[in-house]
Amino acid sequence: MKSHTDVIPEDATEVEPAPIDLSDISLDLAMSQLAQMVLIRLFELRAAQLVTTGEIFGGMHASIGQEAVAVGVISALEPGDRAAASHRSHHVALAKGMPPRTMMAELFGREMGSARGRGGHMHMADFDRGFLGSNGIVGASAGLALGSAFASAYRHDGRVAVGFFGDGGANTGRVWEFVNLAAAWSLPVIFVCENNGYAVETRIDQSMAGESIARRAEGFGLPSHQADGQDVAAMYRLTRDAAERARSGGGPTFIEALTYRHQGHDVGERGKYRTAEEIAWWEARFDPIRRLRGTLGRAGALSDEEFTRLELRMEEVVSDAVDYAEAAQPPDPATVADNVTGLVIEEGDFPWLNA
Ligand SMILES: Cc1ncc(C[n+]2csc(CCOP(=O)(O)OP(=O)(O)O)c2C)c(N)n1
Ligand SMILES: [Mg+2]
Repeated sequence: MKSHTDVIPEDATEVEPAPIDLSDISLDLAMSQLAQMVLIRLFELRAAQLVTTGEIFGGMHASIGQEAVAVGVISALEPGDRAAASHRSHHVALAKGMPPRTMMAELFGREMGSARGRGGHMHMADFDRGFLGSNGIVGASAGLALGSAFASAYRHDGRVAVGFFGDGGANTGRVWEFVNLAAAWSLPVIFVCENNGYAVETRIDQSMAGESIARRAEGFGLPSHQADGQDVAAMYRLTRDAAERARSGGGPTFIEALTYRHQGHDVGERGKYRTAEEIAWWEARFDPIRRLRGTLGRAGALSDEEFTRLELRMEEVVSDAVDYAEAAQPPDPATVADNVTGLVIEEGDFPWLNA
């Protein structure tokens, strides 16, 4: 399996962002995709900073660099369609319409958060907007999408479901159980594998057999594509066609999106498993925001001033979300376990703890 290092040319120092084909994309759509990607980027940069200063507790997996996958896919869906995501899910949740205030409040552990402050960054969900949740179980999101697609086929409600998972997820058996059943039952589901080249610190060529993940999926007899996940228009096009097929009874599609995370596996990582040159090359050549901005700029559709204004507007949205979350109340300790399924720990349950 090719790694994300293998594709870097030897003279990869000064590189322009690769152009993208917008020939069949309206300016309104491209501008709205750009606005969403900028919002996601700025939201996560701020959230990551708040993790490092301790204002947001716990770890966090940022999708910075991978925005085009979520935005391209979700902008091709109908609002009633559903999406389930992995532990790296801010981009999917925001693209699916979760309000930045609600998400930031969840990250802060506040009552007004999407899981009323009980879930945090890996347990966000917004069923009203069809976001079936982030998920800490690698590969499980594909199964949630499968279940939703089964319900849609059973009810004939015309909805499509998308399951986002990583290349690491594609090395778990459960993902292929889901793909198999979806193909066997012709379910309206789209599997989107965000292949960012790494599962934590393990490079894909060290852990994955075969030519590509898309090739592996082909064995289950469903249309399967390897695509440029840093090209929002390419992701949009493939999903639009896959959703149309799924809605008209044509069954599932598998998309392997080649993408790259600019930051570590989690915030604060001090990894030595990839080189600074590799990160710099992917950022320079394939940053999805720079690519769309550059293409629109060259077409005379977006000036530098307009882009700066867009950034300022999105910065305000993020600041508003942070202000809202900071001022919001944490859950009342008396109700904190309501609707939470799990262990009730009694004194003496874990004697070895005191041993
Ligand atoms: C079932 C399961 N096994 C292992 C883990 C530990 N784990 C968390 S993230 C991760 C790597 C996931 O890699 P990938 O699917 O490529 O997603 P990425 O982090 O690159 O977005 C692993 C192994 C887990 N959360 N769940
Ligand atoms: Mg990965």
